[in-house]
Amino acid sequence: MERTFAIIKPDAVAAGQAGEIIAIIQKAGFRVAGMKMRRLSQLEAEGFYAVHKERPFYGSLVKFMTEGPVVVMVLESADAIKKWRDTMGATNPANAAEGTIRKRFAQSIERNCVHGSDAPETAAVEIPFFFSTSELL
Ligand code: 3AN
Repeated sequence: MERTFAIIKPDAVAAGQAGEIIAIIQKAGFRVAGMKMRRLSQLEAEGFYAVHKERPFYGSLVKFMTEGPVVVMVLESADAIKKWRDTMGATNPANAAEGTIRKRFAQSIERNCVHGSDAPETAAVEIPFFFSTSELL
């Protein structure tokens, strides 16, 4: 079993799509090991996306990620990291495959409704960024 970190971003939470996205996650066979709703502070969003600090979209991304509540989750399954990336679809919804979450719900490459860790090393940083051990069930 592998664990990955997921976010339902402010665009999807505001649009009332969190329930449908969680249903897709459960139908895809993930076990939800942790879940909570949070509003990210500026510092948290900057820290979480620190790898993108030099990218032109960093400021706008931080503003977007702090504009409203998000749902943060830890998902567990065999091959969870790749499986969740496949379930989300491509970063740019214009390139996302039919049936993926981003194809169905995302508005743009920035407002793309969900996040998922891209590698085991990333998940190992992102999960403890938001969850203590006792919050993972
Ligand atoms: P992913 O979320 O698919 O792993 P990353 O890590 O390349 O994609 O990008 C992190 C986030 O930054 C994306 N989810 C998206 O919100 C935003 N982003 C990525 N590329 C762009 C871009 N070219 N313009 C605006 N926002 C972007």
